[in-house]
Amino acid sequence: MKENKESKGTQFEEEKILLTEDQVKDQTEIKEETEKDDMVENGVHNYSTEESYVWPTDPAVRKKLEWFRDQKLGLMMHWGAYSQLGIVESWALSDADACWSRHCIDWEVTGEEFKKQYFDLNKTFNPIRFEPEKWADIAKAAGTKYLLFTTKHHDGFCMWDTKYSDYKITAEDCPYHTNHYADICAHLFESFRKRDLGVIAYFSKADWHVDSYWSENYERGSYQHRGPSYDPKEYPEEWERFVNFTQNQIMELGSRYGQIDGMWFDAGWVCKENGQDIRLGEVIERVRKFQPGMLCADRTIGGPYENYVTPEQCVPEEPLMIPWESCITLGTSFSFVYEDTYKSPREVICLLVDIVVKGGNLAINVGPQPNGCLPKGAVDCLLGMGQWLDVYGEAIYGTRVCAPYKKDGIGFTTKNGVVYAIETFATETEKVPSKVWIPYEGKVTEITELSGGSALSFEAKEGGYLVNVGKWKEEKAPIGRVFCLKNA
Ligand code: FHN
Repeated sequence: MKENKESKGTQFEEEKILLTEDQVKDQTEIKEETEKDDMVENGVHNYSTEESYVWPTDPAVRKKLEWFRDQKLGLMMHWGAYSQLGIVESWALSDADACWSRHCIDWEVTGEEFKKQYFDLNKTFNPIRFEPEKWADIAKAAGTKYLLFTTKHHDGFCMWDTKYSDYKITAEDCPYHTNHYADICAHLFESFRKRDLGVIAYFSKADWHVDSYWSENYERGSYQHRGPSYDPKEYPEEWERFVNFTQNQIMELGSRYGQIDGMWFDAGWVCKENGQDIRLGEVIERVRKFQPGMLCADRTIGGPYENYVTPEQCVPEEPLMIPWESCITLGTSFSFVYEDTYKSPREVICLLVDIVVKGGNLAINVGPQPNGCLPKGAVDCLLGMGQWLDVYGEAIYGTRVCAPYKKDGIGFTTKNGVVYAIETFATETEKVPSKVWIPYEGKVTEITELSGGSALSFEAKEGGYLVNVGKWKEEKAPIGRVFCLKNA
């Protein structure tokens, strides 16, 4: 390993990824072949534009969509055999993505040796501390309203008792298969539903373990990129085998795991445009016979099966007038990282407010530990978020956007005829004004502070209202304050 002074860490030496001349040639070919995959850059999806959005016509889906837009805050969880190593989920398996995805591999290994080590992680995954009820209690206390859980990531490891693959948590070669909670999805989904929390199943359309997607028996040999090892046009029967496998797994999750409020499909490069058509609409309509109105987020694809768009690790600059949800990590990675650093409750609430005033949801992601516990730093943040939301959640949940959305540092939402003006403080040392300028131009006859207290005096001025809040008496600035504007 060469010491890389600039990054003060050890860089995975590219030359250690033993690429043969053919594989280097392949890499070039693949680059051309996957040019169409520009919807995913270094493993991060971009998101569909408002123009490509298609409002669902099924009344049950529209109703569920309004439910979704009311929830505002979800708990995304990336959990799988990869959590044992504390490395990036799946991506380091793709040779064509090695340049950016293998820096987390900090031990001497070749690409081929690493891929075998990774795929063998199922043989040691044994999260005996997993307690789904405890996770659901924490999610509830955090103010999150639904779960978005990785049932299967790109690596193909299934966190439910699927009939269609032996690469699963309940297989005999996985030590956890004897545990009471072995069918992780079944127990986790039930624990969340019992607390009136929604359940949305993350599912990777790509599966890098199943031989109908990745196999060494094609020209490319063992060198793999995110797409199939073969051209589906040249091997249509093989592709059909993969389509059946995938549709069967989606049906399993949709028909055998209780109420599922949505399915969230990752791996946007698996799409008709890339010649990788799994005919998702076909199977979603079959699932909806069991799950009336179930939402479908076929990321980056647009059209009738992308019922909401999914910015990742970012927040749109402007409000979006279509359903959307930003998925953002609480730590530095979607999957568990040893000694990770986590955002503070203040950072996440400010993020949530910025998203909600623009009409979106936040799916905050936590990567559970390989032993089945949630990282303490993440739990502390989640519980801190819940404390603020216990007081101010009325201005968040069930609201919709309200012009001017966000102006002069004040965010606006509205619900049941009340306008909420949300003032947030990015740091605890920020000055807390005794008079607050609220740039809202609608008619207002009464202003109160949501955390309690009598009506506040205010002056109507050009373009808004100056509210006499009084001197802030605490040492630290609050995370945020909410003023209720009423026109009685
Ligand atoms: O490739 C995945 C990535 O590993 C992670 O699961 C994120 C989370 O939204 N989705 C894809 C990248 O956009």
